[in-house]
Amino acid sequence: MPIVIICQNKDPLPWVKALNRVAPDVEIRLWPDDQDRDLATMALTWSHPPGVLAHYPNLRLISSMGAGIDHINNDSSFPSDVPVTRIIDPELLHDMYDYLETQIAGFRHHSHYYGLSQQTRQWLPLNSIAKDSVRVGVMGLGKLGGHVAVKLAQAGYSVLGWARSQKALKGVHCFSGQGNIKEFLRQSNVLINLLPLTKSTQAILNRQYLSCLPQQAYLINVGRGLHLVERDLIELLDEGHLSGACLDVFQQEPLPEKHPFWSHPKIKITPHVSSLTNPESVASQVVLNYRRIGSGEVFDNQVDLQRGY
Ligand code: NDP
Ligand code: OXD
Repeated sequence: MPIVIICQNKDPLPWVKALNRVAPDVEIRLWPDDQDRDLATMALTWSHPPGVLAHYPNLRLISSMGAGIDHINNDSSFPSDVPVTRIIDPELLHDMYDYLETQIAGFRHHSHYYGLSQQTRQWLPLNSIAKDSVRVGVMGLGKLGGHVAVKLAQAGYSVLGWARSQKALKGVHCFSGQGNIKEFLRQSNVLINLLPLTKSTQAILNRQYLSCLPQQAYLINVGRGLHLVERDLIELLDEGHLSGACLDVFQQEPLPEKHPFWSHPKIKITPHVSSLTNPESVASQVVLNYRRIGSGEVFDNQVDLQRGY
């Protein structure tokens, strides 16, 4: 029974190669050129066009090609009785940490500002922001957020974290629940968003909450574009409440050419690359779950669709 790969904005060929290497006996098909869709029992998806999963009547498992599953859960036509799994992989954790630590160091040393002054050939030195005055707030303390928060604390930053349930993480001052979000934000001057996109987290990076951050705070959004109310961010940057933002994820990806974020002097953009799944590293976990179909064994990394993550 074939596995079908259904993806947009991602090259499927490295996935085919990695899956063929670990499971040469399994047929891998590529949407949209695949035939006999009733034969596929597993779909591996990223940013699939809504509605397409419903064309596969015999799916027994849907796997995200990344850590997030919002693209699956937000497709109202997806067969919701089919289990959904996601990717959890140490490489994702390491890459995310490296990316975020680099952005925080860039914030401390004004790297974005120097990039702009280089363009106008201006020699404008500024004092760097002392490491001990940076208080990093991490929203979402799951696989990625929990790892990043603990490692940033080990690296000498003051770290705060916020999640739905209370955590005890070494070196991290943890907050939980809606009732404590404002206090968490008031104490964070660099805010990292690593929440999953769900009904309760959509638009959470809005004026009401971002204004709780101290003056000159910096935002790093690596969660999802729909967490952020774009107009609120631009206003808070223009008013000077926030000093800048590094954005890796967007409501529409690729970010449209005419989008105001491209030319905003306080916004740094990366094209959804803070931690990309390496197919070679995760092919075996995908195949392991594929082989469990029909065995009665529990799938690894299955998500709770009611909770949304
Ligand atoms: P997890 O599911 O492991 O963790 C999610 C965390 O968010 C948990 O700590 C959870 O709290 C918390 N959370 C969920 N809902 C709420 C809420 N309503 N209020 C407060 N806290 C909440 O996810 P991961 O760490 O693996 O990934 C997080 C997200 O990062 C992904 O969903 C994806 O969107 C994004 N991502 C982005 C990448 C990129 O390249 N830009 C790469 C990989 C992931 P609790 O622990 O209490 O349940
Ligand atoms: C993911 C992502 O969820 O790349 O893995 O955003």
